[in-house]
This record gives sequence, C-alpha cells and structure tokens, in this order.
Amino acid sequence: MTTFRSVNPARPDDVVGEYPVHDAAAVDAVVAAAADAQRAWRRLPVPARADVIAAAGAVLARDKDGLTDLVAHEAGKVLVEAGGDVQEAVDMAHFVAGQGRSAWGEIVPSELGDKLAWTTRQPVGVVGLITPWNFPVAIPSWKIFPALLAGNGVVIKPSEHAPACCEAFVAACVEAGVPADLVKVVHGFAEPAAALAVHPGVGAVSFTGSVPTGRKVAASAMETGPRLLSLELGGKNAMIVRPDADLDLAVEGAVFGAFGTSGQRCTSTSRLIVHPDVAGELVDRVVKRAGELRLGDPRDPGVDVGPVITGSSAERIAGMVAAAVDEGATVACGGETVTVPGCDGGAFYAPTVLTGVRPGHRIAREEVFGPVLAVLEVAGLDDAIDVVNSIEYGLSAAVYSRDIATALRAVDGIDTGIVYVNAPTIGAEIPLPFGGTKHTGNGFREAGTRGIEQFSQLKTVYVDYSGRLQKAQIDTHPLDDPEAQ
Ligand code: UN1
Repeated sequence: MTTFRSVNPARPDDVVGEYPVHDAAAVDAVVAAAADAQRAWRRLPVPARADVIAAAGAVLARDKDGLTDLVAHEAGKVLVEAGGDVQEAVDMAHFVAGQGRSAWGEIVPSELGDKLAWTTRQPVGVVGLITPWNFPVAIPSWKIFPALLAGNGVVIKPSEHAPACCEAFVAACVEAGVPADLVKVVHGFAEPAAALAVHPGVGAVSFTGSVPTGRKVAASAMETGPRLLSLELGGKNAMIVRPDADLDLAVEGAVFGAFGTSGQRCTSTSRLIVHPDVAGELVDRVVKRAGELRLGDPRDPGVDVGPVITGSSAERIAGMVAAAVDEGATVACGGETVTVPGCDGGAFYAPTVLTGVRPGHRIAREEVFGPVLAVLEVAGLDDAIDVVNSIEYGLSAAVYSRDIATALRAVDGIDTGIVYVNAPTIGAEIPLPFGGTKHTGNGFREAGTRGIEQFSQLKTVYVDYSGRLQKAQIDTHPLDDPEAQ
C-alpha cells in the first residue's frame, strides 16, 4: 500500500509518522464496519453514550501534556496554543456529556385531547468527517463527540498534515469505551475525502477547510442524493478600532488575533479597520510588538510564533503579499520568509503588517491563512461596518471602543456569525455556536447546544391515546365533543 509521511513543519526532515494512502475501497470497508458497530451503539441510552464521552474527556485531560507536544510537533503550534487545542477538546467532552442528560427535544401541548406531541433526535447512521490540521484535536472533538452522542458511527479523514493527532484523539475515545469499529480513521489526500463525501452509506458529511475544497465536497455529497451537509469554511476577519478605544487593549488584541497560530486560524484577524485619528499610533505599536515576537521551534516554550504548515503555504503567503504591494499597499513590517537556526527546511513567515490597503484590494478580500494583517483606514462607524461586510466571508469580527452604543451598533450591523467587543476575533468558547454567514458556511453551527444538529435528524412524534380517530385541524373542539370529556 502507498504511504505518506507526516512531518514536523519546523524541521520537515523529522518524520512524525507514516500513514497509508487509503483508496475508495478502503473507505467502503470502514463505512461498512462503522455501520455495523452503529447498530448496537444507537441502542445505548443517550446518558450512557454521554458517560463514554465524559470518559474520553478524562483520558484527553490525563494525556494533555503528551497530546500538547504532539500538536506542537505535527501541526507546528506553539506549546500554549497546542495545549489550548487539547483543552478545547476536553471542554467539548464535558459540554457534550452534559447534553446527554439535558433537554433532547421539545414537547408541546397537543391541540387535541388525550394526545401527546413531542420531538426527539435520531442518528443518521454513519457520518463522514473531513477535518483540517490547524486544530487537529479540537476540531475532531467538535464533530466526533456530538456525532457519537446522537448515536452515529464515524469515519474521519483528517488532513494529511495531522494524521497522528487524529489517531491519538481516536485512541483516547477507544480507551474510554468507544467501540473500535464505531470511529474509524482513513488517511491520504483528496481521494479518500471524495470517496467519503460521495458514499451512499454516509448519512451526514461535515467538512472544515477552504471554500474551494468545500465546494467540491458539497458537490460530491449531493451527487448521491441530498443528505445532511455541514460546511465550515474560511474567514477574512476584521477588527474595527474606534478613536475612543483602549489602544493598549487593541494592540494586544490585534497582535494575538493576527499572529497567534501564525495567522492560520479560520478566525484569525486579517483586517484592521482603524479610525485615521489613531491609525498611526496603533500601527506603530502593532509593528513594534510584531518585531518582538520570537519565531522558532514551536516546542520551545519561549517561542511565540511557529512555522506555517508547509513551504508551499509560505510561497502562497509571499505571493499574496507581493500582489498587495503591486496594488499599492506598503509593508510596515515583515513581508518575508525567515530562516530559523536549528529549524532546517521549516517555513517561517515574519509577522507582517500592510498599510495603505483599500477595501477593493485582493489582500482585503481573500483569506491569507498566514500572519498578515492588512490595515484599512476608515473614519465613520457605518463605513467601517460596511467594509467589514463588503466581502464574501462572515465568520468572526471584533470592535474596540469604550462607548457602549458604538460597540452595540457594530454588533448589530456586522454580518458575521461571531462578534467580539474589546477582544480579538479568535478564541471562541465551545458552549456557544461556532460558524459563519455567507460563504463561510451553509448555516449549521458547530459546538454549543446546536452542534448536534448537523449529525442528527429531528423526529416529530404524536401519540393519541383517546382510542378513537381524532382529526387535527378539522376535529370538533374538545369542549363541544361529549366523547372527549
Ligand atoms: C479554526 O481556526 O478553524 O475561535 C477554529 C477560535 C478557536 C477555533 C478556531 N476556538 O479561534
């Protein structure tokens, strides 16, 4: 069988693991195995499923240090962020386990006597998950835990850049009591992902990644019939800074939002929409802080910014920065790849600030997925909101102001799935829904109480215990009906 290697992005000669390249036949086999295992799993009471998920959270918490190191090693995330990735999965386990002992549907009073009316959730069978490398433990947890709680089997195809993290997550689930055939991993590139998306035995497809790949996944998923399909795609997230903002806070927020995870979050701050009165000072201070960030081996605790995931990713970022300069932007800092001693072959891109960006520039509209912050000067609040909304993405946004009315006007006017006030665009918490508007997604949300919706179907149940035919809408009113009294 053909194999591929997952490597340390800081030193690509350092191989993290070797994995098989699965083909469509291999996908067939694991879908069948997961479907078999699901038949027993779905009969387990929901609180019992929740107990297994809670146990998986406990295994992840116990193994947090080792998993954190693996995330840093394989995905190139600095240690504090790698630990946050694992913690997000632990939190998700707690949350989803709690959902297993909470409201599971609605009950309404029936219009007719001696009749009950409620909703419940049922599994869809086997779900097919396609996940990225940038949250290699957290994102599988957002999808796998709710899918399991709903009573499904799972086949997951992780990014080729993070197979080891996914295997470690699934091993924690199995140790905690998830049947080994219930959650299966397939590896490789586009072929197994496409085979999973198109597989008639897969009842729901959930994808996190880029818009172009999301479109292909969606087309494949619909080829073999309508089914649940959840897309969590890109972002081009903006931070508005008003003239009355606490600039200390705005500087820290912009630096963390733009350069944390080397800008490789779908929530990363990539547009700074700042009032001209404070633009000069804010940019100077962000540039100064950007220059102080230590690039290096993400497993070194003193390092602030790790590599980008591959050399070709660094080339793409460099190309976008060059195009921005061609369109009239100015490089205030960064704008180049960096060589880090001891990290041979690692692709490091300097935290970059571009000034003089206009709303029509490509760098103001297209996702970079790298440490690049485009600064746009906009005076009016409504104009700033219009610029936030002028693009195809709608994931996350932030507004910095000390004035409550300004902040709330922005919250109201911004067309994104997530809005922050006086906090950066990254750092969503799992008890609330995560997702975006427009081309960022197709309406589903991950995590939160509604995270289960993409993996389950509602069933509406009516139980008539009157012992006679009652006709909804056309029956007589129960009080006028002697038999019903
Ligand atoms: C992502 O980048 O795909 O809100 C997810 C955040 C993280 C999740 C990001 N909790 O930044």
